[in-house]
Amino acid sequence: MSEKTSEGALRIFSYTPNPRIFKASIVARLCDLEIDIRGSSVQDLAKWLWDFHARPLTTSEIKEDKDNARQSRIGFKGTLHKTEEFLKAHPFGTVPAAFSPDGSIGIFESNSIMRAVARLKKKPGPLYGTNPFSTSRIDSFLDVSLVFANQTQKYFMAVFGEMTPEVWNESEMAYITYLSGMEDALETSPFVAGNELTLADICLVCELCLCMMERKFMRELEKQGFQCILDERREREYPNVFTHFYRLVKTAAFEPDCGPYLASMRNA
Ligand SMILES: N[C@@H](CCC(=O)N[C@@H](CS)C(=O)NCC(=O)O)C(=O)O
Repeated sequence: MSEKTSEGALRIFSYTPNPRIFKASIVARLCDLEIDIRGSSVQDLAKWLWDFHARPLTTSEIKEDKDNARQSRIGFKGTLHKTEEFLKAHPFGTVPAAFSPDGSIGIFESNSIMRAVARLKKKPGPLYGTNPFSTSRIDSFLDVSLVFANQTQKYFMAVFGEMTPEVWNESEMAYITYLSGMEDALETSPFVAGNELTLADICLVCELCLCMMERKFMRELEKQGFQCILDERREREYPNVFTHFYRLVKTAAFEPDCGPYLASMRNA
């Protein structure tokens, strides 16, 4: 999928749909920027060349590829086709993988990709703070969100594979810690980091969108003897968080990404 045909302010290669790249596309809409998103489903990405010029490989190219074939590391299974240039730009070898428009600079970690888009903004505004303190406060929420996201990544790998009481318990604790802090932040201000919409709200909404995927696998979890962590009971326990979430996902900047994604989780 290439969302925009023209060369954008930034290129992102990822599996799609991926709530972690929604962070960047929501910021792009708010900043009136075009970004170029390329990729395909998780399953298809094993048949793609991972490169600045990412593209689907033919069956014979896949068979003959000796130079770029590498064992996947995290979240994927089997062989992936990552070029030397890709790994130079992306030493951790992960997607989402962003590039400067000429491909010379790689930017990884979805929060950093989102920050890059905000730094390229055309419209002035408070999205990434207006002074070193407000910007750093936003960074604080992004850092906490990454700690949470690391645990949810581990959790979802167990959901797709085999859940253990240890992973489930540490994940529930991570959800409670994250949601409690966000709930308290939203008790004292209308947006996560203060009086205006910032990257901190966008990050929260996108991480929660991704977590909603759990509901699609509720029955499989129950069969293994585990409860869904982010079930509807949490929406009552953290009303500030979920009122904020459901309000933002309906707004013009969020809806094109979050609307279809959440609908696909409900219809599963
Ligand atoms: N925290 C990172 C997570 C990136 C990540 O771990 N991506 C995995 C897929 S979920 C990946 O690209 N793995 C490549 C591999 O298995 O070699 C982010 O938000 O960007």
